[in-house]
Amino acid sequence: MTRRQAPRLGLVLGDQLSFDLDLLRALDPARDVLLMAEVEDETRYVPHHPRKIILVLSAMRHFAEALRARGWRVEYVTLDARGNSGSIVGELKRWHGKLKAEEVHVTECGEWRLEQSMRACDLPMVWHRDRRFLCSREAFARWANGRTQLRMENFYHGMRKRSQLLLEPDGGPAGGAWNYDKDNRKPLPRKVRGPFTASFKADAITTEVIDLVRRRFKDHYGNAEGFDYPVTHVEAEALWRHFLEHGLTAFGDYQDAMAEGEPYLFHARISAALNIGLLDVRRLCEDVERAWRRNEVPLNAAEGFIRQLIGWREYVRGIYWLRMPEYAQLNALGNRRPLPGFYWDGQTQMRCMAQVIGQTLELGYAHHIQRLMVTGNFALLAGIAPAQICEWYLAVYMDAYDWVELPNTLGMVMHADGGFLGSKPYCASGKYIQRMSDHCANCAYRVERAVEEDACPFNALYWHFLMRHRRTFAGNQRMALLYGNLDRMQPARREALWQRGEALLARLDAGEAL
Ligand code: FAD
Ligand code: DLZ
Ligand code: SF4
Repeated sequence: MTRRQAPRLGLVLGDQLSFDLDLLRALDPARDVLLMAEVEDETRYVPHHPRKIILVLSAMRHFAEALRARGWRVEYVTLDARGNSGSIVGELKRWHGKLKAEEVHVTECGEWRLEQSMRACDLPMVWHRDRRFLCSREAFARWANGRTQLRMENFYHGMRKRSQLLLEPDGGPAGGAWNYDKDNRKPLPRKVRGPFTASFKADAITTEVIDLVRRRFKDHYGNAEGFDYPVTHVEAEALWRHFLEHGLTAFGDYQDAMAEGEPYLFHARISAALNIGLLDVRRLCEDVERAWRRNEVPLNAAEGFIRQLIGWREYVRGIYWLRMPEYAQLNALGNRRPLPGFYWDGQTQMRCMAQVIGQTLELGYAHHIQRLMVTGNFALLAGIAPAQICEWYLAVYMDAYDWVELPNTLGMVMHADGGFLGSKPYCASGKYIQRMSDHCANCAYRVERAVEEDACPFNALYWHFLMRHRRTFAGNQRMALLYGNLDRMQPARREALWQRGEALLARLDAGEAL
């Protein structure tokens, strides 16, 4: 009689819900067992938005069913299950022991935190690369090696060539330029509105998860009502098709625009689904290229979209794995101010901030310019401690994972890495928000004023930021124009701006909402 071979155990994490995982190829449904576990540690390491927890747990439950339908044995541990150890490593150890598994197969994690704990655990681990990204950690490290500057644009050109996306037959960029961003900065004309958004009805599994999240995560910020996001591959595909048909054409033109009552505008709203494996980045890019080649969408939209995916998204992941763990500790501008309480409830007279924070708590979503130039810009100008603002971004967005949130917040927004990711901070006065949105018209503050009691706080804080960091930016050629403007001011004006900035910061220090 032949003895049954011991099974191998394969872990599928909540952000690895893809049928293309290498470990699914390496393992055998006839012999091996897959483990999926809802655990307290992952649901609580920051106070995740309830919508994010609903998405991840519901999508995990649906994916387990889909794997079973393909013949896999899946051990699925629910959050309330008896014996649940509360951590991924705890569950790996428990199930390794229970099944007497020969090996434990896992995929590279998204977050350094979890990967460290898994690498430190004493089990017979077999690690697989996460092939959902086009650029491996090793390939990024090779690209970075020996370069004095790691600019996204250079990385992106290489990615276009490697992936053969949007190239002319001679290998040059489609249309003659690599980047059409100059066409992508239009404010929204008064009469233009974004397309209606695709929405998905909660089925029995999602409804059960919504109840669970309502019960167990009452202490988390954000709204669970009206959850309408895709939780399966089929639904995610429908969301994507909806964007291709209704959103992509104008994506480029109005990529930077903001408008009241328009949380999504012409954005795809796919990041949360993409980051957990419900969509595949190669497929998305191929669809966009095809739409452009068929003349269905303009080049500035297609190029702009593909740049976000194979440029920014892959680049920030590369930076994260290149620089962690010390990257998370950086604070080049020496910021120490605690995060103001209004980030958690939206109670501020600043209309732009109230709108973006309100929408964020409601939907777990804000588009890039809202994150960068409103809530991010304010945190930069106000000198908020990077760790605190990073935790906020990690907590409040449905798509938030350390590998993508941290470089965007700590590097791009806070300039806390000293310019490693961006050569110049994205600091701006109220004028930028006025140009790109309709918020200022409805604001208690006056955007054209800078030093008076009712003046837009962004204005004085902007000049205060430049004045207090003058020494840091003295040698930065890209900041020279801004300092030229400051130097041309009358000394009395500079002093008044400084005093108004000081007064605003003192109000924040006193715990007042602006
Ligand atoms: P679209 O505007 O339609 O763009 C399409 C896709 O491009 C996005 O789905 C996303 O996958 C990718 N993309 C665009 N910009 C970036 C970028 N800067 N970095 C990485 N990918 C990008 N994105 C996350 O997925 N998770 C985060 O936790 C996250 N945190 C952020 C924090 C800050 C401070 C900032 C400024 C940006 C952050 N972003 C994050 C990037 C970006 O804001 C979101 O990816 C985007 O808003 C998601 O909405 P969308 O799917 O409608 O994107
Ligand atoms: C985000 C998340 C949440 C809320 N819950 C779980 C969970 O219960 N089980 C799980 O396997 N994954 C979860 N995730 C995703 C993980 O946090 C993610 O895999 C890590 O952050 C590593 O990228
Ligand atoms: Fe925001 Fe200032 Fe405009 Fe008010 S006036 S909405 S605070 S930029």
